[in-house]
Amino acid sequence: MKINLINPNTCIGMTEKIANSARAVAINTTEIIASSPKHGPESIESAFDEVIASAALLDVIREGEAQQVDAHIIACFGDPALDAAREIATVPVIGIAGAAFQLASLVSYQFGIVTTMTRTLPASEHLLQRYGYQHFCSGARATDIAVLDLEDTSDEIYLELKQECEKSIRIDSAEAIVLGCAGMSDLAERLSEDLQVPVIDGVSAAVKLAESLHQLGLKTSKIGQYGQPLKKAFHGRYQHLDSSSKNR
Ligand code: 5HY
Repeated sequence: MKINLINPNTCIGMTEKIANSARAVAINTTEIIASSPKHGPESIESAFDEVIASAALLDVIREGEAQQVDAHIIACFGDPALDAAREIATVPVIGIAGAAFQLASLVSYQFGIVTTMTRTLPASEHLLQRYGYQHFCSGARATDIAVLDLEDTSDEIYLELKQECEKSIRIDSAEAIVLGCAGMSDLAERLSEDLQVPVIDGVSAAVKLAESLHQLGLKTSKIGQYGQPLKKAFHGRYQHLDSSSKNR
């Protein structure tokens, strides 16, 4: 199968890192096509960043559809534009936060989330509410490591992250850790060994869920909320999306 793995920010180093994490867990018949949008923020750390990144991310979904991929993965912990992507895609679209929660809930009574900036903690709360995982989560903690600082592979960053994971386990009673940023995907294995609890990276989780859906022949239902958007006129910079009859 072919997976369109999208890093919705424009940091190429992070795209490569995410691609490596995905390829490390994929079975050998899975091809990972990793890309990021041409336009938008270098990292996504606010609602503003997320909205700006979303339109460009949807362009990459359309490109993947043209290449006839079998699944799309949105590799950003906010799961930006997930519903919109499911509307325009014909194949499954998986967000890494939803994927991580699903797997974490299978291997722990309650999991903790350890993420980047404090200001993104409400976003984690919203994700838990949206997917109905509040009762599986012991709480979310921030490290105040900026997303792009995760590109620094020094021990200092790793130790800061590990320290917050330890607090999540010791103080919040987390039994597993969900990493709250795609840029942490390369650290999951080491953390899991050091902490002796399951540490779930959403990128790897999403790859394995995409492979499962593909093998089972399951695709997104198109009869309701995730049906194709209604045809209509688009103006200005989005004129290329115009599907009104006058333009067809
Ligand atoms: C992510 N931002 O996974 C999110 C995580 C965060 O650019 N990739 C980003 O820190 O909110």
